[in-house]
Amino acid sequence: RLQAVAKAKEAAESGAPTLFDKIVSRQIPSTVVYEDDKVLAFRDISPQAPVHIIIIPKDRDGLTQLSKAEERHTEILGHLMVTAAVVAKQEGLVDGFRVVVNDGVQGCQSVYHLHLHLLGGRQMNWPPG
Ligand code: DGP
Repeated sequence: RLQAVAKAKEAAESGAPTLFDKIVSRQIPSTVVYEDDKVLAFRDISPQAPVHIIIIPKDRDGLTQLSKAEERHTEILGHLMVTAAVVAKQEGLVDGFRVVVNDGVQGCQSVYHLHLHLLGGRQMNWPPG
């Protein structure tokens, strides 16, 4: 599994289409809950809460992971956060929610195309595992 993750990371960094690029292009089907010209939000295939949505930039522009963020990504990163708030409202998460970005091996990242996890619909705990 670690080898598969390393391979996916390498492929994404070389600019090859990621799993999430294939979701953007509809090569891989998903349940889309929000879309505009810059971002896509769809339900996670393995939900960890009653609401679990993945929010991604359509154009990854080198953002395989958050630690690769540079000045030019400021606008899209802000747009992703605003989208999290919009989608949380759309999903009726009036009592709160959680937004998570996993980065790298210790962050437990498995898909190397930057994404926010929007989790809600149950009480979250702290610290996370
Ligand atoms: P991370 O571990 O932070 O890299 O999160 C990747 C998430 O992507 C994980 O929660 C499961 C989700 N995921 C992986 N493959 C697919 C897929 O083919 N479809 C959908 N909808 N979600 C996927």
